[in-house]
Amino acid sequence: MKKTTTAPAPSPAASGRYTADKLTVLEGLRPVRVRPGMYIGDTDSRGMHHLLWEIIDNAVDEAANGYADRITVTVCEDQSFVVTDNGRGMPADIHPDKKISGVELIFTQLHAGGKFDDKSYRISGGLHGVGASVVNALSEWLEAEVCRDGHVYRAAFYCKEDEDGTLIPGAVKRKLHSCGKTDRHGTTVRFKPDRRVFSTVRPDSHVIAQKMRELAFLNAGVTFVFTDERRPPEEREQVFCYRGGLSDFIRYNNSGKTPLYPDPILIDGAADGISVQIAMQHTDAYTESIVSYVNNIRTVEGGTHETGFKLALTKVLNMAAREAGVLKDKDENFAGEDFREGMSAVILIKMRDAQFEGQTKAKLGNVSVRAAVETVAGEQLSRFVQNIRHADIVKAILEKAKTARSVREATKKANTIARQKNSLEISSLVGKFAASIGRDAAKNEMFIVEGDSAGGSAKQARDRRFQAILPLRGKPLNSEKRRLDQILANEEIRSIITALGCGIGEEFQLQNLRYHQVIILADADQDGAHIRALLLTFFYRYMRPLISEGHVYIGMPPLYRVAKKTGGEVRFAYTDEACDEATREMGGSRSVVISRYKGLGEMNPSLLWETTMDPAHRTLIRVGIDDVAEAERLVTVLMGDNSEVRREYIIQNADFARVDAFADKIGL
Ligand code: 0RA
Repeated sequence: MKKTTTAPAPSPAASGRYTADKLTVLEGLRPVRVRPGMYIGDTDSRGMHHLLWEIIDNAVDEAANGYADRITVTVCEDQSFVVTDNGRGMPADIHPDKKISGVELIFTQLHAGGKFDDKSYRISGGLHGVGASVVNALSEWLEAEVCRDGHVYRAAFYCKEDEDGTLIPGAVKRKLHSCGKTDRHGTTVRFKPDRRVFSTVRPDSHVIAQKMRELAFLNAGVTFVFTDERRPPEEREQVFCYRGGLSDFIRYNNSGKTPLYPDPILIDGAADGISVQIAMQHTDAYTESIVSYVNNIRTVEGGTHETGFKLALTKVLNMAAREAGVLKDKDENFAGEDFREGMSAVILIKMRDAQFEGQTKAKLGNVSVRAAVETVAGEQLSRFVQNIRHADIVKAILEKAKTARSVREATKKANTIARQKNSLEISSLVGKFAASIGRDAAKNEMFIVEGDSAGGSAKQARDRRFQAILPLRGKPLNSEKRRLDQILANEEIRSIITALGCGIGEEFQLQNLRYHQVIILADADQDGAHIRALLLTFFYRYMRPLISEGHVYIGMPPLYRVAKKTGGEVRFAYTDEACDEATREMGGSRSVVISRYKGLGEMNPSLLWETTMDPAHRTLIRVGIDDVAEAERLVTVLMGDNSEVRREYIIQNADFARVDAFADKIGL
């Protein structure tokens, strides 16, 4: 990446200023123009925004070093950018060797360092940190304004076109000059990405606002103002400033979830020259969410800083669990993941010479970071958990870990059982399960039927070549509150896992699915609604691809039988409206007999086949996940502790007449 420039250093007297400047610029920035991808990754929209990040990062550095507390970014109507900070101002004095101002040096020399690089370490890094000169090289024009020592200074650069058509990127148009007095201090950089370099030069205000919000979280107390002058005046400006920094970041990420304790836990320290800041908080959710940064750069693939944090968390909490008597045996431990279920954390470390590796160069590789983070996090976490005032928080975390552990163990057990049984053994595993004869998974259907009597009818009615029946006894699944691990202990649920053949949880393998249509057949009453909800919850949690790939259906038994008094015509209606319509079409209520089905159990096998199971005549609703968040909420409502909300939900969705409302809620 690093290019050495071989600019000849002619004596100023011999060559004159213009030539020297030109030579320096020519040799200095041309490589950037020739191979922009080497410096900024891509020349698409991402690369174009990269220029902006680079300039913003310089301002953020100034803020991180304590010299600035306000950074503004403006997108102008002509799609150029303005970035200002109220820091010290870029150096305006003349460099003793190079004989040009600090500002010119910064914008015209690749990797300008030395005298003007007074920072103990550059906080930006990775792909960023390529330097302001790269931005200059890839811009149509760039202007810098520096306010310091009572003066306003300006310099201007542009992509110059020689008489012979050669481009000289980042050429000095106007050297740094004083142009007035001021009592302000800070730096303003205006620039316009060059259309000749980028496939698009249209700034994306959503992307920029997102980035600025993130930087505002990572730099507590610094005010970020984003203005998009292309927008109508009233929606132009967005201001981001978070006094709480990482704590506010966690609160923001956890909004919509229920935290197990009100305030995020904070870690802030340094070891081995590495600064470590972490905020974390547990919620009642099931997934863990750790986001990490190195020098304000997101490390999507994690790395040694995340590993160090996880090690410390696991160690400290296992110790706390032992002290609290939650762990009795000396060798008994929670798995790290048990402590991270439902946990949100943000990790921010600052260090010199960050090494990025991995597929997308978004993984921190420096080995020494692991121990540094483990030390800082370990010390501060153990002080936290030992503090008597935090007893309730520790208790909540350990409770959550206990649940996570039992679910994990139940999952493992269920997977083991499922693995041990082959398809021939399935029918003997649970005597009630009637497998299909056919082996074509794509054609195979499994009906999960509520109740033994309906199950019996379904077995008689089915086409055994491709239809399997699993009767579910209503009772064991019928209790109001059931934790997922208890669901897994249920015999029928286990036989579903075994029969489907694709495991659950992390071991789930959709390609092993033996029945591509999984049809839930339950009554149109409260119990039926509850069974549907429990099964969907189970599939959602443990076999999500089954739902997202469209393998789960809800079977619809008819609600009414409408028979003509003369002539023997009979129709089945699945909703109240359909019943009215059938009645009308068959000559009105005087000429028909309407009977309402109370449950699957009262249908004889042939009726069940005809109305509900025969692919040619039945009605099925395919369950999908259009809106995962809503599905998640549904699952929370159904599985959570708030039985009030749950009861209300179940009653609301108790009958098939309202199947649409139900379908809406789960994103059918
Ligand atoms: C090096 C030295 C000094 C200031 C800066 C860099 C600086 C760079 C940027 C880029 C955007 N905003 C900036 N603000 C400051 C000055 C050192 C001194 O004053 O002694």
